[in-house]
Amino acid sequence: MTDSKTTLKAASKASSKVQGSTQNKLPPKENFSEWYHELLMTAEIIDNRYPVKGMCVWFPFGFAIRKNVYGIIRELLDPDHQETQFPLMIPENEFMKEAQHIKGFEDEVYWVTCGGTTPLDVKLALRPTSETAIYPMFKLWIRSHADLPLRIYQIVNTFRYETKHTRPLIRLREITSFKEAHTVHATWEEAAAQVEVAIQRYSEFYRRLAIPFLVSRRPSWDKFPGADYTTAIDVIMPDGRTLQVGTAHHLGSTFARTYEITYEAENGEQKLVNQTCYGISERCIAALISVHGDERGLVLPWVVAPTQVVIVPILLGDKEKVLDVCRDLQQKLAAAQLRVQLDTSDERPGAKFYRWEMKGVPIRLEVGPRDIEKGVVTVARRDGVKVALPIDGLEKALIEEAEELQASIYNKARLFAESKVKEASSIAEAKEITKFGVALVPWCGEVDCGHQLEDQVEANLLGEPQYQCFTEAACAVCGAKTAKRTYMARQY
Ligand code: 5CA
Ligand code: ZN
Repeated sequence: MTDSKTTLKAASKASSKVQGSTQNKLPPKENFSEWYHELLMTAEIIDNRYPVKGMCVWFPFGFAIRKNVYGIIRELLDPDHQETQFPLMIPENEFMKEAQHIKGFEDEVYWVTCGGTTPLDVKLALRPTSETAIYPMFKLWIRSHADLPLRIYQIVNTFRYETKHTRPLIRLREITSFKEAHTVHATWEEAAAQVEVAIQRYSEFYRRLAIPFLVSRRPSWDKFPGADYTTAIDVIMPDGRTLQVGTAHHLGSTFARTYEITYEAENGEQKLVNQTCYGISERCIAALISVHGDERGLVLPWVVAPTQVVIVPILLGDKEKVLDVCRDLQQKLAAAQLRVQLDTSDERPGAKFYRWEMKGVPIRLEVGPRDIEKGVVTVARRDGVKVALPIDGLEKALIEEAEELQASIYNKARLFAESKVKEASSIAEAKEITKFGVALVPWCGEVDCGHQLEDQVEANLLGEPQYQCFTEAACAVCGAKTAKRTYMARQY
């Protein structure tokens, strides 16, 4: 309690727009960029004032959210992946081996050239992603078919000298929470099946965060450097632009050839392995904040909220009695494994409500003398629903409220996302739709038509929706009959 109070004060003082008082309203969410930046600071998630562009500081509260969010990723991967850690620096000779991969990343790499005052014999790259660090080791680890499949992941920082406008959590030069998984398989088909598994795990991850998403196959010119194909997950942000919040890549045998990763098949033959990799970054937290937040602050799903329940005593009449009941309640809920806090600070209840709403706490309990007389507490959910519930058996009732809250924030997010996706049959229509959201456009799949679409619509082609079927229509560029569609949007 005291800790979070001091950091909040520090943050309030720090933010130029929050002048001492904690009762400032956020800008309207329609001004998304302003709202987003202000919320990151006021809710104490990220401090963007670190003096290196694209590198940010996690406030302890933001980091607590991150820990819970990444806890879900670990839970989803751990059953059949092993967590590991590789070095940050990659020797130039290894980094430069895979031609397509270098082409994709060479403009974005930070190089370490000196140790102290001594120039290094071999320059060292700060990993922009870790294929070239991991795969030379895979060559040493993999001997026979018995070593396959191999599935590992690490959660590390990576560095990309991004030239587009940087934004906290969204486009960073130091990505602090890069979860990259790398898998190795005997056949191309097994690797393709792993890409599906990856997308299913990510889908489950975003479901738990109550975030709706789109899944599409990126066009050939936008796939990961060195991949056979890339499947991506995108989230529609409040301003209608999309944020790529996860990708899974089929690497085929491209890297296997470069790094000579082979295995002995059952018949004794030496064969090249097939690989996949898939990644998620703190963009997932940008999506979490942006999709659910409102003008009163964060709205956190129950599973990731550092504080799930806050108890605010209404200190009227017999104050000691009220506090006793609150303390009992706190113990009871903590014993039931709920993350609960009792706010005994001297602020007025209204100021406490404001502060905890800003922090996105899913459930607030108000306990006053009149509630106690009736044997109830007032339960205020972050989605605005307010009910009185009996103190007896409250632990169970709160879990039910949490489930309803989850459904309620998901539905709200889903309705918004659905309202943002519209079918377009022409370039002009697509152009109009992508000003505010995502267009679903008939596209024959020809590269040339794809480029023309991007040029004329002035938006990005996200690629063909996965797991969906469409009726025949005319390609918006060449008019050829096609059952294919592509999503188009302005991307972050
Ligand atoms: N090695 C592969 C799979 S781990 C890889 O690097 N894929 S990636 O380039 O697509 O990155 C994985 C995910 O990281 C992207 O889908 C995106 O969500 C996120 N990401 C990429 N660049 C940045 C950045 N500059 N800041 C924040 N997140 C980023
Ligand atoms: Zn066409």
